[in-house]
Amino acid sequence: MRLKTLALAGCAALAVTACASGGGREGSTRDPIRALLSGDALMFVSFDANGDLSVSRDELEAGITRELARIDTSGDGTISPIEFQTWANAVLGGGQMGPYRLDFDRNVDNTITREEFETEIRARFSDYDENNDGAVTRSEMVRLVGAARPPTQRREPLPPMR
Ligand SMILES: [Ca+2]
Ligand SMILES: [Ca+2]
Ligand SMILES: [Ca+2]
Repeated sequence: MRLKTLALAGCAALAVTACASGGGREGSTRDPIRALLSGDALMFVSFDANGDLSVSRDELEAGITRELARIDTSGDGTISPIEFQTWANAVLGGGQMGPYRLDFDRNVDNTITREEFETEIRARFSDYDENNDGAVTRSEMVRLVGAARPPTQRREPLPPMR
C-alpha cells in the first residue's frame, strides 16, 4: 500500500512518461510500470555538474558536501529533525516520497551525523548504479514498480573518495 502511494506520488510530481497508463493505448496496463519511486532521484539529478546527464562519483562527493552544508543550517555537524524536514521539503520534493529521516538515522538517536548522512547517500547511489560503472544515469533512477531492492539486500556503500 505504501509502495503504491509512493509510486503515484512519483507520477504526479514528476510526470514520468511510463506512468501514463490511465488514458492510453489498449493493453498498456499489462506493461511493466516504471517510475521514480524516491525523492532522492531529484537530488541526484541536481548533482550532475557538467550536464552530461550522468552523475559520476566525483559529482556524488561534491554533491554530498554541498547538501551537508545545506542541511546543517546550524553548522554544528549534526542534523536535527527540523533541519532534516526543512531540507527534505526543499531538496527531496517534500517529505512524502522519501528517503525518510530514519533511513539516515540508523541508530535512531534522533540526530543524523555527517557520517550517517554520507553513508546513506552513498548507499543509495550504489543501489541506483545497476550496471556498476560508478555513474548513475537517469534511466537507472527509474525503477520497475515493486522491484525496488529492500534495504536488507543493499550493496555495500562506496568507500569515501580520497
Ligand atoms: Ca555528470
Ligand atoms: Ca543518528
Ligand atoms: Ca551506472
